[in-house]
Amino acid sequence: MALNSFVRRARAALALGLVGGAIAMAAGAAPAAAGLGLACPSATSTPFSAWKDYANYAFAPDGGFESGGSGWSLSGGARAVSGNETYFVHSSADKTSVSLPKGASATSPGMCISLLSSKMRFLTRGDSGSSVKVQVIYRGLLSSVLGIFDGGTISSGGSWKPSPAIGMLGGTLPLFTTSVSFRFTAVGGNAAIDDVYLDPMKSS
Ligand SMILES: [Ca+2]
Repeated sequence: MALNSFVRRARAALALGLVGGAIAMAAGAAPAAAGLGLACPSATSTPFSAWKDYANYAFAPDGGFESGGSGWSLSGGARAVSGNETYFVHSSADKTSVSLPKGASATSPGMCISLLSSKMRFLTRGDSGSSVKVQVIYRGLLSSVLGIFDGGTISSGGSWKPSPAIGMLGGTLPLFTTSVSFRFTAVGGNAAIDDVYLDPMKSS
């Protein structure tokens, strides 16, 4: 269903005459958007190894909110607050996370993505019964939105814990995707997130 929507949008892009540049971008590969001012971090750490996930991940731009959510879009009362997630997955020196009051959302800056991108993870906590809805926003040339993928709704109730790995269509990214950002929205209660990681190259 969602994929059909992506295909329709991709066809619309073709009709708009973006063919040459877009094909060059798609063929040019991975990381496709390195020249567009996007963050293209290297996947050089295994932050979730304590949970038997040995994949290499890249840290999202200010993914631990130690700079107050620099580059992030915070809305509905979302804000950086004192108090890090308690596993200190990114660094034992970290001190900040993002509070998401019920209905609030935090959207990450764009990150470039390879055609083999596989998954992302983060840490969360929240009120009993709260969850964090994850959406993956795919963008093409000129930041046009190619599609928004429902990454699932992750239970956040209780103390800090890692989310499950959230897949991002694996090898079937929307045609012409050059970057991806993530939107986290608290539903059912107040929640918080910290330490957002992307596995930009399928590694396990
Ligand atoms: Ca943090």
